[in-house]
Amino acid sequence: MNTRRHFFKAAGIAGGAVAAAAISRVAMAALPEPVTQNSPATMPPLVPNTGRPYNPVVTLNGWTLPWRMNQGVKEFHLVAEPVVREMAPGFKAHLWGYNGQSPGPTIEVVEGDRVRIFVTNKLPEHTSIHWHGQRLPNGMDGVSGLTQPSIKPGKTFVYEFEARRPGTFMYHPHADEMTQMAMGMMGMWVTHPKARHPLIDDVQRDFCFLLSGYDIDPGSYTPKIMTMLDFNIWSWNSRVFPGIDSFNVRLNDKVRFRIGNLTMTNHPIHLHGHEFMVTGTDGGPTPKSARWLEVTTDIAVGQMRQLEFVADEEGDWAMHCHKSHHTMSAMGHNVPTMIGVDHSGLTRKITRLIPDYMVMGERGMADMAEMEMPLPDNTAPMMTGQGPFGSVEMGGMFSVLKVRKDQKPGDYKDPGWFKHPAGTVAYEWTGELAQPTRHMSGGKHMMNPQNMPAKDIEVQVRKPQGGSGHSGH
Ligand SMILES: [Cu+2]
Repeated sequence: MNTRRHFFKAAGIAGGAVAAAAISRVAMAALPEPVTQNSPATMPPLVPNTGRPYNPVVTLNGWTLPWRMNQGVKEFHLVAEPVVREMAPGFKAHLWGYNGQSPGPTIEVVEGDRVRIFVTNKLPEHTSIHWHGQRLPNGMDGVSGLTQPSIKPGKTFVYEFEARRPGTFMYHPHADEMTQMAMGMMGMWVTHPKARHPLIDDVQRDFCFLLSGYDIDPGSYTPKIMTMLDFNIWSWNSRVFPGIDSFNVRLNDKVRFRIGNLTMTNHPIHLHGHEFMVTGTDGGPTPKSARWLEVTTDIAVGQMRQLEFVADEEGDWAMHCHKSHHTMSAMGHNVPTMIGVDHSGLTRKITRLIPDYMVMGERGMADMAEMEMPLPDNTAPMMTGQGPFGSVEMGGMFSVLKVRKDQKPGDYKDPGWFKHPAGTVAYEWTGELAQPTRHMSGGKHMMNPQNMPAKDIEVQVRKPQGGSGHSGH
């Protein structure tokens, strides 16, 4: 515990943390004191009060690392260390990260800044940091064994280079990568343009986050690092819905999302109610002639996509990965599809032997969200997010863009649920239902079918009766 840590923490909560305090000459000759964050909440933007001005980003459920200016050089201190990350209320993971959190803090600098980063290794094994996407001297690229010796436990290394091009970058270890990235070691880096840039627009809200995947068994705390593809926790900045904060913006704000993917699969990120343009990648700003409107963009492994749009539709708009398994969590994969299977007789028999026996998935998986299913302690919430109309039935990579007329400029606080104007919400039809018209014609075939079965096979479709009856339980 140190007083500086508390100073930054307090400043952060007050709104707009302060970058660096006055420090004596003696202190300047020493390492910058590392700043640690204890909270997984989204911190307000860190408004620069030293160095050149810029429009700061907001890191989703994260924060920006304060720096100190030392004779014109921006100095940061990253500490690689084991951390406990609350991924959602009731679910904590034992990860590795930087300065108290996984992901590590966002580093924000200005194009042309001279940057010096001290990296202290408090992990049980060696590490290094690769500055993904940056132009820099080869020896600063952070590939252990290739461009530098690894940073042994207890040692501190110094990286120094000029932030040469504006854009969104990432940082992660390039030493025992499989383990260290599976454990959550990653962070974002934003280099703001030094002047007006023809391809970089001013925005009112600038959010950034990383896509990260973990394999954590229900009831356990530590990711399984040998997993190659079959991850079960899909997170944004090491948080899972309903633990992910909403994106709160003012009506007609220009909004930017900077999203980096350090999972082991691609994620089609989908925004409701608006169209966006991809205005940049980790290669830099995209030429205007190469931009087009989208509502979903795929972000491949090791890529960053920068999305921009004007938030001109009021409401609570879902934003999520479109792979439906990535909006669930802690899911066993070996569950057979039970939709349409009538368990009623079987269940009665089993219940005589096992009183708590429960059938899953007979009518789909929505039951899971409604049932108060007993889960092991420390399990990621699965499909449990509650909205104003009931369960949202989402977990993992899901959040909400909240667009409000009365959200004040620069105010990031959650405005609560949208109050829909009368007559603008989908409603139940209570009138007569006509019988469906059935088209009995077999249609015309382009080609004559061959090897037809000897007689017609009848497929039975089971349809639920009435509204609420669920006979199986
Ligand atoms: Cu996904």
